[in-house]
Amino acid sequence: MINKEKFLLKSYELGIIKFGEFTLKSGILSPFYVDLRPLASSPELLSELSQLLLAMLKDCRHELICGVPYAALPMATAMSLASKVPLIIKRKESKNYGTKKMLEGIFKEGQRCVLVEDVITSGKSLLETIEEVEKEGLKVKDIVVVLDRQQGGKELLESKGYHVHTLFSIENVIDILYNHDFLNQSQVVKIKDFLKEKPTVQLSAPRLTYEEKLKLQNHSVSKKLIEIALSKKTNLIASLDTHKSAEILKLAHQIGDSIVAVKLHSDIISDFTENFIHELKEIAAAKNFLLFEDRKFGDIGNTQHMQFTGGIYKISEWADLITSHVIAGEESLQVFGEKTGVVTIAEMSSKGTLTDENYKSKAIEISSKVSNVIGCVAQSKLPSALLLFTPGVNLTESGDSKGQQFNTPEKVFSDYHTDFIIVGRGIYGAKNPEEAAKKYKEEGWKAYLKNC
Ligand code: BMP
Repeated sequence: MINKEKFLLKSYELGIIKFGEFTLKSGILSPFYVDLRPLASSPELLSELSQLLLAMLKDCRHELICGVPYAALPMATAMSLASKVPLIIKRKESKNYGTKKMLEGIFKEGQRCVLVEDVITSGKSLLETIEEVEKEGLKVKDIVVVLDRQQGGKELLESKGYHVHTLFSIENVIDILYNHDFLNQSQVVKIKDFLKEKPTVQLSAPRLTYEEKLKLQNHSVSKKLIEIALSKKTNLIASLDTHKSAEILKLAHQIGDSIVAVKLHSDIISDFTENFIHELKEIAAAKNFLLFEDRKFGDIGNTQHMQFTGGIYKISEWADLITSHVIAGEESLQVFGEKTGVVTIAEMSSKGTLTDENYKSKAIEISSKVSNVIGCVAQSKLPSALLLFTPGVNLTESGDSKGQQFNTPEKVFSDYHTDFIIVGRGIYGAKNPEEAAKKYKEEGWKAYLKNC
């Protein structure tokens, strides 16, 4: 059997680890990036890897092998072929037709299943896989991992009683590459400092308070938003999606004391005028809230600039905040200038949205780089410096007939660490919008305090 070191050096030539500056899914800036997927394209290395992984399991009894999707699937398959231990396949999402099974293959309740993972960081995806495999009645004790990024995942799983067998730690990798002159001294120091200093990814890290968040803000609009939240004890944004300007003005007047901002879709107002905006601004000044235009720009920078400054809405003249997609890239966001706070759409609330993990992480990466972006619309956690705006909040409904999916304020504060809840029909569709807004204000603030 090939030795570990030789295996690593051959794999390195495939580009499985890169050095530089990389933003990880968690938002952390890392001096290295690991991607073991290219190994699947080398039958020789994949087969050698399976031998090395099986060697770590020689004293463990197991009747099934299961890889964590997707990178570990070829590794698990190679291990199964070499050891003749049957493979089962875990789906990433359950099928929405037929059996709706999460595990495919032949297995019996009570069988012992070894899990295979390419890289362990926080341990989160492994924990999810373990939960699903155990839900099917299988027993998980041993987990084999090719590379431990040394960010707390191994320790987390071991604290829960699982045995994690790792082929390499990132420090092993760095030492081997340094000894073979693939890295110089200063790169090694930088990486080791990162490993020492960077906090381990905490799955249940407490959310920051608004006071703590305020200190991380550089944009006047995000500062203002948090200051209003603190002074009025509310994190509620009301989405007044109605057609008539008089109705919006009436609602703004009624609910103004309970909110940090009114969100509009100007293009659904049938009688939009400059005077309407003038009156709305007066109410906003009197009741201390901001104006948020949910335009969701999604074009090249030049067109977005014209849409933002021109047409009949002249959004740049009155909106404190706007929403924009990131689909056209970083420079398309710069056209909004520095005065208006930009909230990018990283993840949508509707069923079947295309904003998957990959899209979201790229959207966050772009959002973190552009100085006028103050936060994102999303349905999951963001890096702390960005403000999280979560629509799809309703206390009584779970969805509508057009794909919207609702959560409660408690859920979005506890699970996503949201900063601002956006409520539309829950307020403007209520019999008594004023009372409804008070209720959402109270529930939102209670959920924030509880989850700090
Ligand atoms: P409602 O609570 O009535 O579903 O309204 C939600 C508001 O938030 C709507 O204005 C919608 O356009 C907006 N929104 C959303 O629901 N999901 C998203 O992902 C992004 C949004 O801006």
